Amino acid sequence: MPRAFITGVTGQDGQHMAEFLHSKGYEVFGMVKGQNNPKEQIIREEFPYVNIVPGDLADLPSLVKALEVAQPDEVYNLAAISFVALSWNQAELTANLTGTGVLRMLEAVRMVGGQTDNKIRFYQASSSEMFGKVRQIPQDELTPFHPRSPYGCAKVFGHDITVNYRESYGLWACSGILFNHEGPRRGIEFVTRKVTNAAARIKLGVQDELVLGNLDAKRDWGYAGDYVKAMWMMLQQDEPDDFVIATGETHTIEELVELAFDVAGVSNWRSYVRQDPKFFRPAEVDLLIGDSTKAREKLGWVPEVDFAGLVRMMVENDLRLESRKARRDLTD
Ligand code: GDR
Repeated sequence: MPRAFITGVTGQDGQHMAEFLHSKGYEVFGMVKGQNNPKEQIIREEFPYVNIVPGDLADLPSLVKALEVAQPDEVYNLAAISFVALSWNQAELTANLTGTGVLRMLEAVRMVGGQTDNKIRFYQASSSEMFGKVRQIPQDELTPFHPRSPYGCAKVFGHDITVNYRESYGLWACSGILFNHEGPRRGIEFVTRKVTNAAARIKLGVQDELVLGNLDAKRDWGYAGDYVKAMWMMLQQDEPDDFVIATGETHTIEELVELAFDVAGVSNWRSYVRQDPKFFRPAEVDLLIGDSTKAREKLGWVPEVDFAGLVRMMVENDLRLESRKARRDLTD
Protein backbone atom coordinates (compact mmCIF):
# COMPACT_ATOMS: atom_id res chain seq x y z
CA MET A 1 0.00 0.00 0.00
CA PRO A 2 1.64 3.33 -1.02
CA ARG A 3 1.83 5.96 1.70
CA ALA A 4 1.11 9.67 1.23
CA PHE A 5 1.64 12.60 3.59
CA ILE A 6 -0.41 15.79 3.09
CA THR A 7 0.26 19.14 4.76
CA GLY A 8 -2.79 21.40 4.77
CA VAL A 9 -5.14 18.41 4.94
CA THR A 10 -7.82 20.56 6.60
CA GLY A 11 -8.02 22.92 3.60
CA GLN A 12 -10.01 22.59 0.37
CA ASP A 13 -7.21 20.93 -1.61
CA GLY A 14 -6.08 18.77 1.32
CA GLN A 15 -9.58 17.31 1.67
CA HIS A 16 -9.90 16.60 -2.06
CA MET A 17 -6.40 15.10 -2.08
CA ALA A 18 -7.08 12.84 0.92
CA GLU A 19 -10.27 11.59 -0.72
CA PHE A 20 -8.56 11.02 -4.07
CA LEU A 21 -5.53 9.19 -2.64
CA HIS A 22 -7.76 7.03 -0.43
CA SER A 23 -9.76 6.03 -3.52
CA LYS A 24 -6.44 5.06 -5.16
CA GLY A 25 -5.61 2.72 -2.26
CA TYR A 26 -3.09 4.92 -0.42
CA GLU A 27 -2.54 4.97 3.31
CA VAL A 28 -3.10 8.69 3.94
CA PHE A 29 -1.40 10.79 6.63
CA GLY A 30 -2.53 14.37 7.19
CA MET A 31 -0.64 16.99 9.13
CA VAL A 32 -2.73 19.15 11.45
CA LYS A 33 -1.29 22.13 13.29
CA GLY A 34 -2.06 23.72 16.62
CA GLN A 35 -3.61 22.72 19.87
CA ASN A 36 -7.32 21.95 19.74
CA ASN A 37 -7.57 22.88 16.05
CA PRO A 38 -11.34 22.97 15.33
CA LYS A 39 -10.79 21.72 11.77
CA GLU A 40 -9.31 18.47 13.08
CA GLN A 41 -12.82 17.35 14.02
CA ILE A 42 -13.99 17.75 10.41
CA ILE A 43 -11.19 15.46 9.24
CA ARG A 44 -11.96 12.88 11.94
CA GLU A 45 -15.65 12.85 11.05
CA GLU A 46 -15.64 13.18 7.27
CA PHE A 47 -12.32 11.51 6.41
CA PRO A 48 -11.93 8.81 9.07
CA TYR A 49 -9.27 6.99 7.03
CA VAL A 50 -6.82 9.90 7.41
CA ASN A 51 -4.12 9.30 10.02
CA ILE A 52 -3.74 12.65 11.74
CA VAL A 53 -0.18 13.65 12.56
CA PRO A 54 0.68 16.84 14.50
CA GLY A 55 3.10 19.29 12.91
CA ASP A 56 3.61 22.89 11.86
CA LEU A 57 5.40 24.40 8.86
CA ALA A 58 7.03 26.90 11.24
CA ASP A 59 8.71 24.12 13.23
CA LEU A 60 11.29 21.92 11.48
CA PRO A 61 11.63 19.29 14.25
CA SER A 62 7.86 18.74 14.13
CA LEU A 63 8.06 18.14 10.36
CA VAL A 64 10.87 15.63 10.80
CA LYS A 65 8.88 13.78 13.46
CA ALA A 66 5.75 13.80 11.32
CA LEU A 67 7.62 12.29 8.36
CA GLU A 68 9.25 9.69 10.60
CA VAL A 69 5.77 8.60 11.68
CA ALA A 70 4.26 8.62 8.19
CA GLN A 71 7.25 7.14 6.29
CA PRO A 72 5.65 8.41 3.07
CA ASP A 73 6.35 7.56 -0.53
CA GLU A 74 4.76 10.85 -1.57
CA VAL A 75 4.56 14.24 0.17
CA TYR A 76 2.04 16.88 -0.92
CA ASN A 77 2.88 20.29 0.54
CA LEU A 78 -0.48 22.04 0.37
CA ALA A 79 -0.34 24.01 3.65
CA ALA A 80 0.09 27.78 3.49
CA ILE A 81 -1.44 31.09 4.41
CA SER A 82 -3.52 30.93 1.23
CA PHE A 83 -5.67 34.05 1.35
CA VAL A 84 -3.91 36.68 -0.78
CA ALA A 85 -5.74 39.65 0.81
CA LEU A 86 -4.61 38.64 4.31
CA SER A 87 -0.99 38.55 3.24
CA TRP A 88 -0.65 42.36 3.31
CA ASN A 89 -1.73 42.38 6.96
CA GLN A 90 0.39 39.39 7.95
CA ALA A 91 3.28 39.65 5.53
CA GLU A 92 5.92 38.21 7.84
CA LEU A 93 3.77 35.27 8.86
CA THR A 94 2.99 34.62 5.19
CA ALA A 95 6.70 34.69 4.31
CA ASN A 96 7.42 32.32 7.18
CA LEU A 97 4.76 29.72 6.37
CA THR A 98 4.04 30.06 2.64
CA GLY A 99 7.72 30.74 1.81
CA THR A 100 10.22 29.47 4.37
CA GLY A 101 7.83 26.67 5.35
CA VAL A 102 8.61 25.06 1.98
CA LEU A 103 12.33 25.16 2.76
CA ARG A 104 11.68 23.45 6.12
CA MET A 105 9.55 20.80 4.45
CA LEU A 106 12.28 20.12 1.87
CA GLU A 107 14.87 19.86 4.64
CA ALA A 108 12.65 17.41 6.51
CA VAL A 109 12.29 15.32 3.34
CA ARG A 110 16.09 15.30 2.93
CA MET A 111 16.64 14.34 6.56
CA VAL A 112 14.05 11.58 6.74
CA GLY A 113 14.39 10.33 3.17
CA GLY A 114 18.18 10.20 3.32
CA GLN A 115 20.36 12.27 1.03
CA THR A 116 21.65 9.62 -1.32
CA ASP A 117 18.88 7.12 -1.84
CA ASN A 118 15.92 9.44 -1.22
CA LYS A 119 12.77 7.74 -2.40
CA ILE A 120 10.31 10.38 -1.20
CA ARG A 121 8.53 12.20 -4.02
CA PHE A 122 7.67 15.79 -3.14
CA TYR A 123 4.94 18.05 -4.54
CA GLN A 124 4.99 21.80 -3.99
CA ALA A 125 1.79 23.82 -4.41
CA SER A 126 2.97 26.75 -6.48
CA SER A 127 0.53 29.38 -7.67
CA SER A 128 -0.48 31.51 -10.66
CA GLU A 129 -0.18 34.46 -8.23
CA MET A 130 3.56 34.23 -8.99
CA PHE A 131 2.82 35.65 -12.48
CA GLY A 132 1.10 38.69 -10.94
CA LYS A 133 1.59 41.62 -13.32
CA VAL A 134 1.75 39.24 -16.23
CA ARG A 135 4.58 39.41 -18.74
CA GLN A 136 2.95 37.04 -21.23
CA ILE A 137 -0.59 35.98 -22.21
CA PRO A 138 -1.37 33.15 -21.66
CA GLN A 139 1.06 32.17 -18.89
CA ASP A 140 3.06 28.94 -19.09
CA GLU A 141 6.01 27.30 -17.32
CA LEU A 142 8.51 29.73 -18.91
CA THR A 143 6.62 32.97 -18.20
CA PRO A 144 8.72 35.22 -15.87
CA PHE A 145 7.32 35.90 -12.39
CA HIS A 146 6.20 39.33 -11.17
CA PRO A 147 4.31 38.74 -7.90
CA ARG A 148 1.96 41.49 -6.66
CA SER A 149 1.40 40.51 -3.02
CA PRO A 150 3.41 39.25 -0.04
CA TYR A 151 1.64 35.93 -0.72
CA GLY A 152 2.86 35.89 -4.34
CA CYS A 153 6.41 36.76 -3.23
CA ALA A 154 6.40 33.92 -0.69
CA LYS A 155 5.10 31.47 -3.33
CA VAL A 156 7.93 32.50 -5.69
CA PHE A 157 10.44 31.63 -2.97
CA GLY A 158 8.70 28.28 -2.34
CA HIS A 159 8.76 27.52 -6.06
CA ASP A 160 12.38 28.52 -6.60
CA ILE A 161 13.66 26.66 -3.53
CA THR A 162 11.86 23.50 -4.69
CA VAL A 163 13.56 23.71 -8.09
CA ASN A 164 16.85 24.51 -6.36
CA TYR A 165 16.66 21.48 -4.04
CA ARG A 166 15.93 19.28 -7.04
CA GLU A 167 18.95 20.70 -8.86
CA SER A 168 21.25 20.85 -5.80
CA TYR A 169 20.50 17.54 -4.09
CA GLY A 170 18.72 15.51 -6.75
CA LEU A 171 15.55 15.57 -4.66
CA TRP A 172 12.53 14.10 -6.45
CA ALA A 173 10.56 17.34 -6.30
CA CYS A 174 7.83 18.75 -8.57
CA SER A 175 6.12 22.07 -8.54
CA GLY A 176 2.59 22.52 -9.84
CA ILE A 177 1.76 26.08 -10.86
CA LEU A 178 -1.97 25.92 -10.26
CA PHE A 179 -4.38 28.61 -11.37
CA ASN A 180 -7.45 29.35 -9.20
CA HIS A 181 -9.35 26.20 -8.35
CA GLU A 182 -12.64 26.20 -6.54
CA GLY A 183 -15.58 24.07 -5.49
CA PRO A 184 -18.16 23.59 -2.75
CA ARG A 185 -15.39 23.19 -0.15
CA ARG A 186 -13.93 26.62 -0.89
CA GLY A 187 -13.75 28.98 2.11
CA ILE A 188 -16.27 31.82 2.15
CA GLU A 189 -13.48 34.46 2.09
CA PHE A 190 -12.59 33.63 -1.54
CA VAL A 191 -14.56 35.45 -4.20
CA THR A 192 -16.19 32.43 -5.92
CA ARG A 193 -17.71 31.01 -2.75
CA LYS A 194 -18.58 34.45 -1.40
CA VAL A 195 -20.56 35.08 -4.59
CA THR A 196 -22.25 31.67 -4.91
CA ASN A 197 -23.19 31.68 -1.23
CA ALA A 198 -24.60 35.22 -1.48
CA ALA A 199 -26.58 34.33 -4.63
CA ALA A 200 -28.14 31.38 -2.78
CA ARG A 201 -28.91 33.42 0.35
CA ILE A 202 -30.43 36.29 -1.67
CA LYS A 203 -32.58 33.78 -3.53
CA LEU A 204 -33.79 32.38 -0.19
CA GLY A 205 -34.44 35.86 1.21
CA VAL A 206 -31.92 35.66 4.07
CA GLN A 207 -29.45 38.22 2.65
CA ASP A 208 -30.10 41.41 0.70
CA GLU A 209 -26.69 42.65 -0.38
CA LEU A 210 -23.33 41.40 -1.70
CA VAL A 211 -20.36 43.69 -1.00
CA LEU A 212 -17.35 43.15 -3.26
CA GLY A 213 -14.12 44.80 -4.38
CA ASN A 214 -12.75 44.86 -7.91
CA LEU A 215 -15.20 43.40 -10.44
CA ASP A 216 -12.88 43.76 -13.44
CA ALA A 217 -10.09 41.32 -12.45
CA LYS A 218 -9.94 38.22 -14.62
CA ARG A 219 -9.26 34.72 -13.35
CA ASP A 220 -8.82 31.26 -14.88
CA TRP A 221 -11.08 29.23 -12.59
CA GLY A 222 -11.09 25.42 -12.53
CA TYR A 223 -12.49 22.71 -10.24
CA ALA A 224 -10.34 21.65 -7.27
CA GLY A 225 -11.27 17.98 -7.76
CA ASP A 226 -9.71 18.06 -11.25
CA TYR A 227 -6.62 19.86 -9.96
CA VAL A 228 -5.65 17.42 -7.18
CA LYS A 229 -5.65 14.69 -9.82
CA ALA A 230 -3.05 16.72 -11.76
CA MET A 231 -0.89 16.93 -8.60
CA TRP A 232 -0.94 13.16 -8.25
CA MET A 233 -0.22 12.64 -11.97
CA MET A 234 2.91 14.80 -11.63
CA LEU A 235 4.30 12.47 -8.97
CA GLN A 236 3.70 9.38 -11.14
CA GLN A 237 6.13 10.57 -13.84
CA ASP A 238 9.56 9.00 -14.41
CA GLU A 239 11.32 12.34 -13.84
CA PRO A 240 10.29 15.29 -11.66
CA ASP A 241 9.20 18.41 -13.57
CA ASP A 242 7.07 21.54 -13.17
CA PHE A 243 3.66 22.02 -14.75
CA VAL A 244 1.06 24.77 -15.22
CA ILE A 245 -2.45 23.55 -14.41
CA ALA A 246 -5.25 25.73 -15.80
CA THR A 247 -8.40 25.63 -17.93
CA GLY A 248 -7.20 28.16 -20.52
CA GLU A 249 -10.41 30.22 -20.10
CA THR A 250 -10.64 33.51 -18.26
CA HIS A 251 -13.62 35.42 -16.82
CA THR A 252 -14.13 38.64 -14.89
CA ILE A 253 -15.56 38.74 -11.37
CA GLU A 254 -18.55 40.49 -12.93
CA GLU A 255 -19.19 37.51 -15.23
CA LEU A 256 -18.95 35.21 -12.21
CA VAL A 257 -21.59 37.24 -10.33
CA GLU A 258 -23.89 37.41 -13.34
CA LEU A 259 -23.76 33.66 -13.91
CA ALA A 260 -24.12 32.73 -10.23
CA PHE A 261 -27.21 34.92 -9.82
CA ASP A 262 -28.64 33.50 -13.01
CA VAL A 263 -28.15 29.91 -11.79
CA ALA A 264 -29.71 30.84 -8.43
CA GLY A 265 -32.71 32.31 -10.25
CA VAL A 266 -32.19 35.91 -9.07
CA SER A 267 -32.73 38.55 -11.75
CA ASN A 268 -31.17 42.03 -11.84
CA TRP A 269 -27.96 41.12 -9.96
CA ARG A 270 -26.69 44.72 -10.12
CA SER A 271 -29.34 45.87 -7.67
CA TYR A 272 -27.83 43.60 -4.97
CA VAL A 273 -24.13 44.30 -5.49
CA ARG A 274 -22.22 47.14 -3.86
CA GLN A 275 -18.50 47.83 -4.12
CA ASP A 276 -16.46 48.76 -1.07
CA PRO A 277 -12.84 50.00 -1.22
CA LYS A 278 -11.95 47.75 1.72
CA PHE A 279 -12.11 44.75 -0.62
CA PHE A 280 -9.74 46.30 -3.18
CA ARG A 281 -6.12 45.18 -2.95
CA PRO A 282 -3.09 47.47 -2.70
CA ALA A 283 -1.74 45.85 -5.89
CA GLU A 284 -4.02 43.75 -8.07
CA VAL A 285 -3.42 40.82 -10.40
CA ASP A 286 -5.56 41.96 -13.33
CA LEU A 287 -5.47 39.05 -15.73
CA LEU A 288 -4.70 35.37 -15.34
CA ILE A 289 -5.09 32.80 -18.09
CA GLY A 290 -3.00 29.66 -18.11
CA ASP A 291 -1.55 27.54 -20.88
CA SER A 292 -1.47 23.94 -19.63
CA THR A 293 -0.35 22.38 -22.94
CA LYS A 294 2.63 20.71 -21.24
CA ALA A 295 0.42 19.00 -18.62
CA ARG A 296 -2.07 17.94 -21.28
CA GLU A 297 0.67 16.47 -23.47
CA LYS A 298 3.02 14.94 -20.88
CA LEU A 299 0.59 13.97 -18.13
CA GLY A 300 -2.52 13.44 -20.23
CA TRP A 301 -4.37 15.74 -17.82
CA VAL A 302 -7.56 17.50 -18.92
CA PRO A 303 -9.99 19.45 -16.73
CA GLU A 304 -13.43 17.84 -16.66
CA VAL A 305 -15.47 20.71 -15.18
CA ASP A 306 -15.73 24.01 -17.07
CA PHE A 307 -16.52 27.47 -15.68
CA ALA A 308 -20.29 27.17 -16.16
CA GLY A 309 -20.29 23.68 -14.60
CA LEU A 310 -18.22 24.90 -11.67
CA VAL A 311 -20.48 27.87 -10.89
CA ARG A 312 -23.56 25.68 -11.17
CA MET A 313 -22.06 23.05 -8.83
CA MET A 314 -21.21 25.72 -6.24
CA VAL A 315 -24.52 27.60 -6.40
CA GLU A 316 -26.55 24.39 -6.17
CA ASN A 317 -24.49 23.26 -3.18
CA ASP A 318 -25.01 26.62 -1.45
CA LEU A 319 -28.74 26.55 -2.18
CA ARG A 320 -28.92 23.11 -0.52
CA LEU A 321 -26.86 24.13 2.52
CA GLU A 322 -28.60 27.45 3.01
CA SER A 323 -32.13 26.09 2.67
CA ARG A 324 -31.27 23.37 5.22
CA LYS A 325 -30.02 26.11 7.57
CA ALA A 326 -33.13 28.23 6.98
CA ARG A 327 -35.38 25.23 7.77
CA ARG A 328 -33.41 24.55 10.97
CA ASP A 329 -33.74 28.19 12.03
CA LEU A 330 -37.52 27.98 11.51
CA THR A 331 -37.88 24.90 13.71
CA ASP A 332 -35.60 26.27 16.51
P1 GDR B 1 -6.95 34.90 -5.51
O1 GDR B 1 -8.46 34.50 -5.02
O2 GDR B 1 -6.47 36.11 -4.83
O3 GDR B 1 -6.99 34.92 -7.02
O4 GDR B 1 -6.08 33.66 -5.01
P2 GDR B 1 -9.67 35.37 -4.47
O5 GDR B 1 -10.87 34.55 -4.73
O6 GDR B 1 -9.44 35.83 -3.08
O7 GDR B 1 -9.67 36.69 -5.39
C1 GDR B 1 -9.91 36.63 -6.78
C2 GDR B 1 -10.15 38.01 -7.35
O8 GDR B 1 -11.41 38.50 -6.90
C3 GDR B 1 -11.27 39.89 -6.57
N1 GDR B 1 -12.33 40.29 -5.61
C4 GDR B 1 -12.50 39.75 -4.39
N2 GDR B 1 -11.83 38.77 -3.74
C5 GDR B 1 -12.25 38.42 -2.51
N3 GDR B 1 -11.63 37.44 -1.86
N4 GDR B 1 -13.32 39.04 -1.89
C6 GDR B 1 -14.01 40.05 -2.51
O9 GDR B 1 -14.97 40.60 -1.93
C7 GDR B 1 -13.59 40.42 -3.82
N5 GDR B 1 -14.04 41.33 -4.73
C8 GDR B 1 -13.28 41.23 -5.80
C9 GDR B 1 -9.87 39.98 -6.01
O10 GDR B 1 -9.43 41.34 -5.99
C10 GDR B 1 -9.11 39.09 -6.98
O11 GDR B 1 -8.78 39.80 -8.13
C11 GDR B 1 -6.53 32.32 -5.03
C12 GDR B 1 -6.06 31.65 -3.72
O12 GDR B 1 -6.62 30.37 -3.63
C13 GDR B 1 -4.54 31.52 -3.69
O13 GDR B 1 -4.14 30.80 -2.53
C14 GDR B 1 -4.09 30.75 -4.96
O14 GDR B 1 -2.69 30.66 -4.99
C15 GDR B 1 -4.60 31.48 -6.21
O15 GDR B 1 -6.01 31.61 -6.15
C16 GDR B 1 -4.25 30.73 -7.47
